[in-house]
Amino acid sequence: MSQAIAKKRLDYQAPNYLINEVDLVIELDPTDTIITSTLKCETSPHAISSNAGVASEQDLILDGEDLKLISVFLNGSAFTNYRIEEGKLVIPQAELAQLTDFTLQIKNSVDPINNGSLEGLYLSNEAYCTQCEAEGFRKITYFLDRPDVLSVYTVTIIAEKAAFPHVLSNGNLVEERDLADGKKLVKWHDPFKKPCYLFALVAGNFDKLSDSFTTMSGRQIQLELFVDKGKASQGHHALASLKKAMKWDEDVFGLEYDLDIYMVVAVDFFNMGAMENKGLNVFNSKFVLADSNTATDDDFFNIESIIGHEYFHNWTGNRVTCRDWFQLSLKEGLTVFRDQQFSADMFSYLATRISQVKVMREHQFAEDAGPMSHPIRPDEVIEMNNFYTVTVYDKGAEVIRMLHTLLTADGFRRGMDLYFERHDGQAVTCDDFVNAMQDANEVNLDHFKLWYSQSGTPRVKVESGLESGSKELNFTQRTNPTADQADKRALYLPIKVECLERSGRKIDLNLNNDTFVLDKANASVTVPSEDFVPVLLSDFSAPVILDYPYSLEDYLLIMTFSSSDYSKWDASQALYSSLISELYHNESVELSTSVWGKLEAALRQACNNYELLNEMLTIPSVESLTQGFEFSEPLKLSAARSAFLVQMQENLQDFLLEIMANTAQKSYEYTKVQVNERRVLSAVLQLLSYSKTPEMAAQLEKRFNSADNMTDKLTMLKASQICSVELFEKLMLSFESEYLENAVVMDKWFALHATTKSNDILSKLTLLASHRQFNLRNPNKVRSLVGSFAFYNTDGFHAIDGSGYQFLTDYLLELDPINPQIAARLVTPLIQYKKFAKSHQEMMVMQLKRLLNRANLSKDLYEKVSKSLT
Ligand code: 0A1
Ligand code: ZN
Repeated sequence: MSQAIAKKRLDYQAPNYLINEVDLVIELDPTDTIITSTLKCETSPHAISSNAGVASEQDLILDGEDLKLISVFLNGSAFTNYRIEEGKLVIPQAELAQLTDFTLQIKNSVDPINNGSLEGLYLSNEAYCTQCEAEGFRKITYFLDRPDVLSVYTVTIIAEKAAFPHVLSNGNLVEERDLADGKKLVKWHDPFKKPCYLFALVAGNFDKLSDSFTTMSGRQIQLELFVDKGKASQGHHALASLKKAMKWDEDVFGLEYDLDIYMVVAVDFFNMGAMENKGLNVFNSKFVLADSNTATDDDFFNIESIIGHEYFHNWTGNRVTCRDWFQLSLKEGLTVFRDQQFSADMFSYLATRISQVKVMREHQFAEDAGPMSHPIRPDEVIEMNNFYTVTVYDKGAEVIRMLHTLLTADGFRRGMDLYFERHDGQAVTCDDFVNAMQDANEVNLDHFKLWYSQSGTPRVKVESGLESGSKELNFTQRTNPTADQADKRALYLPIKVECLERSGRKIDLNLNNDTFVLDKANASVTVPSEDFVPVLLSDFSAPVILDYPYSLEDYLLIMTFSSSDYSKWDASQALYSSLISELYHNESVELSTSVWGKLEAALRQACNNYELLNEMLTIPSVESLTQGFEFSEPLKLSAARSAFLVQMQENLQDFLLEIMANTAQKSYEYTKVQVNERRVLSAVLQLLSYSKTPEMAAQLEKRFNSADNMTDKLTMLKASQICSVELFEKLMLSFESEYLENAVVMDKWFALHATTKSNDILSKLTLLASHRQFNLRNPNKVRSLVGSFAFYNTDGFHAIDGSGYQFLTDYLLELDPINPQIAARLVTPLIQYKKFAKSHQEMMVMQLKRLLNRANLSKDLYEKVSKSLT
């Protein structure tokens, strides 16, 4: 791989040239779109000052990829003295030596219809669309494609009038007129300086939903949502969510929207969830389209959260952006934290927090333990697309959350205010953010900053010891070496602590906000009691693994008496994990009946709180259980989990049937009360399905046929997947015929098939890949079928003969030349082979070697695969 050169964070240099204004004229054509880019450039003051008043010593090197250059003009005259080097356009420094300001005009063409990478400009489903983050703008035209070059954009688009009624770009519409030959010209101007990654263009024939929002200072903002023809009725939830987000950001952070129009476009072909382009968000249609018949409660929740996320980026990302891509968590960690706070306020704190903690434990801890481990601010990157990770996003958000905990909501707000006061309109670093928090609160956050540079998951071991008459809780932290860093230091950890007497009474520990700060390798807290149970890390107050020798009795006590619902849930998960672990180590064990009785009693306490009950009835996934083992046998673990569920169903059957009888079907509404009822019912039906009885199958079939909403239908499909193969196949056929034309719903169908336990799963998958709704060029389809299989079908993917690994690898080899970004995301389960037993490791390594041997492997896959094999 000749081009696989790592870039290093510490090599950052400010740009030698600035581009203050960009004027783009884009003549759309499927195979030959012509872009004329006029750039008003300036030799950077930085370059002048760093060279003692002399203009830059360096050539102007404009990034470019897959472009056909047509012509270059410098200050109005044709210019030929350029070079093309590795795709980049180089204007020699000698040509610019006398100029402080100059205008460069570049004409080039691109081929949108054959652009399967979905980066740059692409044409899919008859609509043109762009994706420029991180480095996609260079696939549209030659540019200084880096986030610290900020420019004002004017964009003129020429398109066929009949085929493209809607032609959009950032900012405000300034001109629209007809041209000859059935074409039209549309011109947009964005008055805010922005980095090129926030540029967007969309042209298509959509249905449009309009609304408006009046800001806190009384300005009227026009809101427009564009969806595929015929889908307007599925856009209302997204639009309502947008208005909630706009209001929330004003209320909580005092942040008001700045342009006069805010547009959101939903497209079917998109690599990620959505993109925050200035004034013109582009969304994966699965995070926009929703009605009760096609979307689940979870979909409704996710749409609100992602609409919020992209909206919040307008301040945390767009108005203040990243100096370089190593600082990605500056905008992503912060914006994820903001969207989580928004979801907690709109929907529920508990559900939002639990789902986030599951992401951390199932995915982020695994990433940190694997070959791609990196700090939330990475130090070395080969392909930037590989760093849109659970570490940068989700651990990044946990780091921001710890600041929020340590500084309190008021202190955090003071820090945010100072951050915007100092940096509005700039491209800055993570240090700049923490410095604003520090200065606004007059605290020293030097030690806290280690969270930005140290990778790995700290383990906090807690022991209780008797010390001169009273008891102590001794805390010790340790972070094991990771693939990227050998030496680790003690971090600054806020740990929530509660202590319960055996009677359940809370012991006063005299801790500020119930939080103990562990800022060295070890320290202790005195507990004025002889016999107590500590409730540790409530609310997941720090992203660490906690280790305390709890007994089953301790877990049950916490589940019953903790003052925190979060901790009750956490104890239930730990209890289930330890029972499953017992079965893993001894397959034939019958768990003691006394456990079940006590568990039932603890669960009954939660019966007046369906939100908590549904979380406590959810058993940890195999992925999350895997994290608790070294060299796990995936098939054995999956079997142990199933065995546990069978026993739980047998022992708690009456209790579960009672709950089932108490939850009546209601006509669908997306309200918190109804969502919690449906979730409890779903958990109960799935548990009862382990009975595999014909009565249960009949019950599921009846409920499937009478369901008036997608949430219940999916519950019945998932339960029947457990209960009866015949029923599952039958219901899936009926589901398919009902939703065949709905791409977003069919993704759910593909995913369900892909996660089925079946001996001939691979031939099933092969057949599904030829289904008329399947398309290798569509990331949603690939994720649903191949992604669900590799990430969530333990028995199929980890099949004893290695066939699952081979299947994934075959797919990746086919996908990589088309869409390397998606291929690299899907390789994740394979590169994390070190956590599995040796026999699995060997088969996984064999497939990784196959990938590495492929000529022309993308940078994306190369980076991950090569790291995994060292
Ligand atoms: N910034 C977007 C996510 C995003 C990142 C990269 C993309 O293409 C490579 C697309 C979207 C967000 O955080 O929502
Ligand atoms: Zn984001």
